[in-house]
Amino acid sequence: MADTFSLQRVLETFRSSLTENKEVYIKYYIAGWKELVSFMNSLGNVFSFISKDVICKIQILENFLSGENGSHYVTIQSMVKFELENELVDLTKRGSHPESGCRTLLRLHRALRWLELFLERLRTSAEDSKTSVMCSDAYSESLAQHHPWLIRKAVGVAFCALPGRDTFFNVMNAGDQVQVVALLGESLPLISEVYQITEDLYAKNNLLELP
Ligand code: 1Q0
Repeated sequence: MADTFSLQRVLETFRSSLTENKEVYIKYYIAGWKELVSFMNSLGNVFSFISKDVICKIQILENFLSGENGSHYVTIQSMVKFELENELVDLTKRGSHPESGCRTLLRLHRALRWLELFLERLRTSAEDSKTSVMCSDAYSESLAQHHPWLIRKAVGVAFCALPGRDTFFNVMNAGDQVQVVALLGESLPLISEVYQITEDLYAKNNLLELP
């Protein structure tokens, strides 16, 4: 992970995460999240409770990937198959497998939907649009539905500390606004594709509500 964030790198990691037959490599999926965490860290301490949670989830998945069953954690598809076949997932309530790969990745997957919605708003936004409004609208439509009141409140406070639209465009390190908008246009279909593949896989296996 390099120090300066770049949207281009996020795009590349998500592109690398798709295999030829449209499976998703966990290694690159995680790498994409690491880039986003580094971006979030650059925004200030208000966001550290969010980045801590993401880092913790990345760590859980990395431990599986480097562990004795690592070969089963190469793609999201192989992970789901392995964990289900070996009854390693708490399906209805938290029990002996509170930190399965499936439930951990589901949290990131839901957050990816937030990212998709937010970036689409950013891409099509007018110059005077507020990032806090774009962020919170995207949040209400996605992640908020899975978060209890207290977290929704804390997230609302964090959104108020977001920098303006210009800063966001600059931090993406992808040239002027026209170029950033173009790169967002290129990134979004990829992010959507990774999201949709995961969503379909989880839906097919009834995993969308894992505790
Ligand atoms: C840049 C602004 C960041 C705004 C983030 C919006 C999402 C807020 C999510 C808040 C999570 C709060 C902390 C803990 C939540 C957990 O309870 C929850 C469930 O886990 P569990 O184990 O209790 O069942 N965890 C989650 O839902 C995971 C949440 C992950 C949030 C990831 C947000 C990632 C944001 C990255 C920065 C994106 C920058 C966008 C622009 C970059 C351009 C490419």
